[in-house]
Amino acid sequence: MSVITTERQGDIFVITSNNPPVNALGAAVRQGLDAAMDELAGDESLKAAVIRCEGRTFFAGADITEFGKAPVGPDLRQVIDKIEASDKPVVAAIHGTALGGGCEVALGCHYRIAIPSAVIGTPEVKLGLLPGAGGTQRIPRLAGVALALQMNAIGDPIPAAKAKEAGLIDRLATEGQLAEDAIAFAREIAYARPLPRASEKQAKPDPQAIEDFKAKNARRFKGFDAPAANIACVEAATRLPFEEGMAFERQEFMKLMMGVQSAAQRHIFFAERKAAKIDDVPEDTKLREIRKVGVIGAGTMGGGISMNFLSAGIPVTIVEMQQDALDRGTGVMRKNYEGSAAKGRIKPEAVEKAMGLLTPTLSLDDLADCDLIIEAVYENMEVKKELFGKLDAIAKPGAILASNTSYLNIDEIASATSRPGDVVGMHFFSPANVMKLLEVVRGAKTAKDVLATVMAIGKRIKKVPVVSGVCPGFIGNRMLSQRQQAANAMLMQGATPQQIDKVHTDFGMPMGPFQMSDLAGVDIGWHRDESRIESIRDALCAEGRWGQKKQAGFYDYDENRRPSPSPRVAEIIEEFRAKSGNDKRDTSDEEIVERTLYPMVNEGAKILAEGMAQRASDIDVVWIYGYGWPVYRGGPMFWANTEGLAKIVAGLEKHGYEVAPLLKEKAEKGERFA
Ligand code: 3H9
Repeated sequence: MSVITTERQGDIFVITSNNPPVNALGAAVRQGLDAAMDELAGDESLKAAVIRCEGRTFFAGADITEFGKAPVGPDLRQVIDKIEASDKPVVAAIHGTALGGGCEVALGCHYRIAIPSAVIGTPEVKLGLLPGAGGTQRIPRLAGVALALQMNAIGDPIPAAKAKEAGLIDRLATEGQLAEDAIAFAREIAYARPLPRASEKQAKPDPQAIEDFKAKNARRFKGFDAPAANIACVEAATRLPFEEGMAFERQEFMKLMMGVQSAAQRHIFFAERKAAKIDDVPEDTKLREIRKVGVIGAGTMGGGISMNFLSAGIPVTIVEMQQDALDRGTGVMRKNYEGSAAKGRIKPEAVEKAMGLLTPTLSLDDLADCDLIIEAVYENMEVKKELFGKLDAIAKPGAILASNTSYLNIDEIASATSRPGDVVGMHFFSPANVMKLLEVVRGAKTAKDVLATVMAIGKRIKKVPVVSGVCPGFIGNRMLSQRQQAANAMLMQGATPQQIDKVHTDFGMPMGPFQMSDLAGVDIGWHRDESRIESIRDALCAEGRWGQKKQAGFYDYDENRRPSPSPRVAEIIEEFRAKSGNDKRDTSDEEIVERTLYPMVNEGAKILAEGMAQRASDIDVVWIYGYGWPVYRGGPMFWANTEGLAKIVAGLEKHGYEVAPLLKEKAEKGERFA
């Protein structure tokens, strides 16, 4: 069956797209729309048309899988031009998500009707692009510069009601009755003339709005190419006639499309979705039902983990050993929710709604009715094994038993139970209520339906789940430790923490290795013996320089947690360097990249070869969502491709690293990580 079908409802021509899953505007859809517009024009008996979609959404955009391939006509802009040029009115009937090219098709129509649950937007900027089929020119003409900037350069969609207020939608339809309402609307306006065309309107210049917008979002846009191009196009819409504005939009679109940033961002779009799939777990695996979750430990991690479920409307029982720790933990959760409400991120009533789903308790026995139990206690194998032994006796049959460990062996933890198939790792990243990554650690005996369920629940609590095999540090921390070791070693040749950190923040990371240590706590994993000073870290810890929480770590901090280089740390580093017998020498920024980032790629290749990650793109997703690797560089493995694998191998060899066989092989064959 054709993806575009047409039918006549009296004198109204109803054009329907049926291109699952999201009605992307691929070649067949464009051809079908183009042909339908010809039919509308050629048939005297037809007075108006409705464009609508079957399935879960109105067109969700251009078909991203076509990008980078040879173009197949007609071009989306030509189709939209033809719709707008029609001398019979065309109504877009919108449900679901009218995004990108889908939004642009709607704006090319003369009228738009949407159900209240629909959203409309131009998220191209999130793919390193801009709306390339008139979105930057029509939105400012219909809704003004301020909203156009917001929609195009930030990329978040807006609800139908707001779109109506702004002039992007003409009418709201009744939920469940869109087709009927759209046809009735088309009948109503069938003879209205002149036809409203967005391209014929004027966009009012608003230089102040543009300046304010740039200033407000400078930090957010740092490093990205696409936001500035989006802004320039919106500005052009206020200055140039429509045709010239369209030409400018095209030119800027093509520049972005050919660039490495958009390739990286599109890679991550698909990588994120691919990560949800587990090669040997069928998509139709029957899931276990998760109605109630138990969390053990009300510290920073346990509290953050619990908030994810509460926010998704899933009741949580949280267990602590002492009443004061329990009160403190739940108090912090409440404070976090209240903070979000004060900032307008959640509705005020959401605070009580979430906290009302929380049952604090001091008894593990209260977890007996939980479908999923997540342990977030002290990182100690004996402690965890004892706990899992107890859970084995308490949890109901079929309950999933998860550990939030960041490096311990899940198989050994599972061996403390009589049901290792029900045991899995769920490694959240701090702050657990904010960071999107969820490493799902698959034990040797973890059942497939347990994995499938945990992946699904991960998505439900708005995380990006990625599967990792059992190895120390799993995917993320295993690579991180390579970076940290190299950074520490460079201190011993005279590089400073601030120099090393700056190379990382210039690269686009939110912070460098030493800033990260200070944030996480320099004392994490420290032996706590002040007389045993074997490393710079030991020396810092012995002096109470535990990081931001003590206002002193690798940096000194003022009361607002603003860092400054520490003369004392410089002394400590110098003492260790002198003792080590290393000569002091200059370290170039290039060397810092080669010695901190290349070893991460090397470790990534080992992780891949060992099957600890399913695919290179999963590693990229881990680093984007767990550690803030800049999305415009596509994650470490994608970045390695752009850097050139042969160059990476040469750099590793230069600095005395043993190169992973997989990396070496790919470099020699001129291949890339897929
Ligand atoms: C654009 O429009 C450029 C124009 O301005 C200019 C042209 C000249 N193409 O996310 P889901 C696939 S750029 C191809 O899991 P959800 C997706 O990969 C585009 N495929 O579902 C997945 O495949 P699989 C601007 C697409 O319900 C499946 O659909 N538009 C596209 O959580 C389901 O997706 C956007 O950036 C696409 N455009 O969310 C919108 N979109 O099942 C991008 C999705 O094999 N899309 N797929 O893994 C989205 O934001 C979400 O998919 C959406 C649904 C909200 C629509």
